[in-house]
Amino acid sequence: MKTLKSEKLFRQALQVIPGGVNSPVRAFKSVALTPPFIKKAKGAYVWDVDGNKYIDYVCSWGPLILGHAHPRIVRAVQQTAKGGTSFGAPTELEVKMAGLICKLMPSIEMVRMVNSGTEATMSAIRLARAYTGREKIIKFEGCYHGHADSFLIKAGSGAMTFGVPDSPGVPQALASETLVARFNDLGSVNDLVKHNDAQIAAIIVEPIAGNMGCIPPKPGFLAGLRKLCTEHNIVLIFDEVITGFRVSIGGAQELYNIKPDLTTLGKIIGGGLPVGAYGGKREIMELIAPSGPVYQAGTLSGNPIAMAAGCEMLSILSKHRSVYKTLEKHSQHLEEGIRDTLGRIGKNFQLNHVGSMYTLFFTEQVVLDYETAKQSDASLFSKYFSKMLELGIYLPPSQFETAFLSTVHSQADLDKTLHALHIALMASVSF
Ligand code: KE4
Repeated sequence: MKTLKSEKLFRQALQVIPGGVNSPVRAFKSVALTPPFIKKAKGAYVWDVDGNKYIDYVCSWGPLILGHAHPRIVRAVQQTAKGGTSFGAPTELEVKMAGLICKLMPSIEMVRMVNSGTEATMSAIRLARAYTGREKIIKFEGCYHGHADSFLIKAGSGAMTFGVPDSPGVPQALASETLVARFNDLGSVNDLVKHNDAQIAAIIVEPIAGNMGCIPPKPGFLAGLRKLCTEHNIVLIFDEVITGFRVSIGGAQELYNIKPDLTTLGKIIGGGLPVGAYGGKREIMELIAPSGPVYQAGTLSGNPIAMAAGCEMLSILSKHRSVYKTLEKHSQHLEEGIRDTLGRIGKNFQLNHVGSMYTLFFTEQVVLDYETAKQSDASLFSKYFSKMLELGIYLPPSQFETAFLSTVHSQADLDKTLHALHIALMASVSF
């Protein structure tokens, strides 16, 4: 596999960008490889600067559920840009986007657009603190809600990958306001609520964990959180930055029929452009400036280009609900193939999947939370990852991330992936 141009670019990047990348997980550090520098993408495929073609299961970390460079999204961006790229003033597209989100996620009565998932979650926490007059929050070990200070406590995603779940630079005074429970363990949440009663503003959760690898909620877990929050007047925040419009048109809250008080969104709603959003109950959202005293702002929030891409994406998804059936069918085919391969090689590695999100954990014990996810053999993952990349399969470069399918991954792509999987496992696993 040719890598000279990526290696040269990476050397240049390392001189002027920390770690050579603009987001840590892209550095391929945990798999000890030079990251391929991507030149272009179309449908289910990406090409790097050395001309290598890959079937892409990163999908830009989730946004590209319809595949890369979808013609209708590209056209929407091109047409909108001709009329200007940013005005710093309200536009019709923002009203359309807000209307689409409120229609597709009925728990959201009002929504504010921001520019990233991090901005969405940090604003939602501030809002919950203002609404309740309380300061503590509960998050879950291994869940990742972006890089705002309050969340870099036992965080997942890149923080877990690089073993810095608690980042330096976060003031102790603020960190102490973040309590950490165990995902899928209602008892751990009950204990925190009991010992901090009337001090907890919010519980924030990825309803399907995606940032310690894919971990579905155990039956009753989300309903238990809902009941606890209702009983103790705690704001329940579903961080659906990954799951929103991914696992269902109404997100995880529709899939599991749980109504959060606030929801944070990102990724898919931007159609591949920088967008985040937070929304929920009107009585809470109306506290946000300028209708209320809770300040939050953004120069490029609701940017016309991002709104055009996002509106096109949501319009396609809402008018063609069959995409979810296609995603489910393809995911099942991939899941059956992976399980069949594992059976043939006699390894009971754990495959967790919900809809078009999945993670193959290199451990033979069930993965239910941060602790069990961490039992995975990261060095074995690294060997597997490298072999899959060599075979033209571009997976998330970390055991603690989720792989994504798009509607344009063909049966042939999936079969090529399964063939590569067999070769990569045989080459990586000792028997
Ligand atoms: P951004 O600030 O990266 O747009 O969103 C933060 C965020 C919030 N909530 C959830 C559930 C998320 O998964 C994320 C970001 N996801 C990671 C991938 N696991 C982004 C990839 C990266 O950090 O480069």
